[in-house]
Amino acid sequence: MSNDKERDEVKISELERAKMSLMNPEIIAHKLDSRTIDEVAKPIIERTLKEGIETVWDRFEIQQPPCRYCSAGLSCSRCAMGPCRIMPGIRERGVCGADADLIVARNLLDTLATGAAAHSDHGRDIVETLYKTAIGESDGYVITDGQKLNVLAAEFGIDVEGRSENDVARDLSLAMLEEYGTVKNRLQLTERAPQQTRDLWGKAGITPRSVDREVVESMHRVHMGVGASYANILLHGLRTALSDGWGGSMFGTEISDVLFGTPAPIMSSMNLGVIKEDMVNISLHGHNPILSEMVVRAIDDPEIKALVKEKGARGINLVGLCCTGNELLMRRGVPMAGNHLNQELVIATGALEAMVIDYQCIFPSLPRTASCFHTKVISTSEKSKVPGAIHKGITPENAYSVAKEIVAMAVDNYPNRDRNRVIIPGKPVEVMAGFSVEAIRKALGGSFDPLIDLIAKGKIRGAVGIVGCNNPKIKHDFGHVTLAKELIRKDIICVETGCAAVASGKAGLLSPEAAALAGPGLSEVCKTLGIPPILHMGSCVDCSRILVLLAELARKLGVGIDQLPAAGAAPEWYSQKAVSIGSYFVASGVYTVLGVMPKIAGSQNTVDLLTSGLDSVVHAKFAVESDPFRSAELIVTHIEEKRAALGI
Ligand code: BF8
Repeated sequence: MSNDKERDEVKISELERAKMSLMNPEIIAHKLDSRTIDEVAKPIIERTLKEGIETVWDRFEIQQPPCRYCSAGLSCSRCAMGPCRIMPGIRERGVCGADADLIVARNLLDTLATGAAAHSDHGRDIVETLYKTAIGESDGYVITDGQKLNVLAAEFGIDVEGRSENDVARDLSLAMLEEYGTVKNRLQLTERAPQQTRDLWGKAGITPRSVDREVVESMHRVHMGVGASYANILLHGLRTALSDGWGGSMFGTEISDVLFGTPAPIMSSMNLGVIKEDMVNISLHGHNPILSEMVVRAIDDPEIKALVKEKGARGINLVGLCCTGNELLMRRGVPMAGNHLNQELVIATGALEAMVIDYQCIFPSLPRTASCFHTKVISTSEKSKVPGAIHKGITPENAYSVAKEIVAMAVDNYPNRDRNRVIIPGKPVEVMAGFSVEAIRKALGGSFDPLIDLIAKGKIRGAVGIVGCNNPKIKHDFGHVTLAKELIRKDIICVETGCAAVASGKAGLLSPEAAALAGPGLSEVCKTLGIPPILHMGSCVDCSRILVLLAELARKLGVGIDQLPAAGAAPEWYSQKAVSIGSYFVASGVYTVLGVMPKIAGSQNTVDLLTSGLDSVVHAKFAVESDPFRSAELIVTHIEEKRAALGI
């Protein structure tokens, strides 16, 4: 009790000190410089500091120093005999007898399975929406890409000849839903991977059997007294991740394309400057395009337009955040306000009428931020209710009408904006997005042969997928932007998703003019094709597009994915989903560099397995490097080794 009191007193004095420091311009300047490289975000961060509006960086500072046992993965609270923590040399085992290796491995599998579940459940929501649309029970949805529907149907062995689109869509969605718990013990879309890669999975016993099964089995395995072999637990992690990448996430991507359209190159803009002073600003935040696509349609509704006029606004300005934003940017060119660490700052412009959220990566504290302004936070998923938010539950059956209601609430809120408190902090940066696998193939003239040719000739040395989040442990966007710049300078083309892509966009790297920053070979290719050196491939579930791209390239070359001059990187990752993505990259044969150390340092055996041992199993491994310049060196060395092995 007295310890708690002392700790609280320390915290209070920390807060007092923090408050006093806010009067010091040098301290503010230092905080701005250490928090972000996003120049347009800085005036808003400055406002939050001066006005005492709490942000993720403030909470991060207050949480320091973190518990060193938890940081190393050495604490366990999964059963009621504990909680336990391992102190090397003092307390070597938890009450159940688990050692450091087992505790670290179980914690990691738990984290990974959480991420895989989040992606795959999102995928299921999309497939269910296609099903409801096919049987005529959805509100406002249509099949937009019938060609892709037919391609997918053929992969699943579904007859398309002489049948209506809806009949095919019904059979396809049922076949995909069945894959979540299938008894056939294989996932259909894993057949997209080259045989050599699938053979490695078979040999290692990590071929994914169904989407839900691997996640449920992960939960089983982390129960006390199931597995005690850290290696066996971690291998199942790879299988679970594969069920996400080649299963749940891939369904999410493919069926989103069927419903909302397969992305093609499109121009738009990014950063907090996309907020408009004289319009109703609505940000769409989260991951699932099911609601946000309906909001895009609802703003053209005549009743809404009349309401906008009545309230005196020039129109409605939709802006994206995180991966819902990426989905809308890729297909509709909706401007992006920012990535993960920008979410509170959008509200703190003072000009946001509504923050509409679905699920994942949404700070639970957003309603607290919104309470400093007139902004309404509106939650829309039954899975993701947030205290302080107004809930408007959306289902496939009511989507359009609820979307319209939400937009009307935002418009009604426009007169409540305090015009004296609005800060529009800068001008947006132009970006080119929309690079689905189909769009890349088309840009290359209909085949991947020219890309392979360019790689073989060395004009392009290789390809790297930079993915993942922001994390206050890393200066906002610095890891992504620095790594991407270093790689393109070395003639390595980058494909990006999620918050990594948004970081590049804000830094001007997603514009065709950024070709000037690339090495001579890549620069020439980009200028000829009119594309940027960094291709935005979508949201985080769209990391599945990167898998498909790699699989296509490997098949063309007649090799496994592991033999390609390719790599992955997650310079600023934070989420459980990112653990799953990194793991399915590695399990698919992609060397992957993490910029943030996972919570595994307490088990040297786990570290060794992930950073070295996996090489003999899946011919790929992880590396951890927080310095993006050194990460680039690691990746360049890896790519050159792969080129040499291929004799190119
Ligand atoms: O799924 S990159 S912070 S927004 S988890 Fe989240 Fe990470 Fe951003 Fe998208 Ni992905």
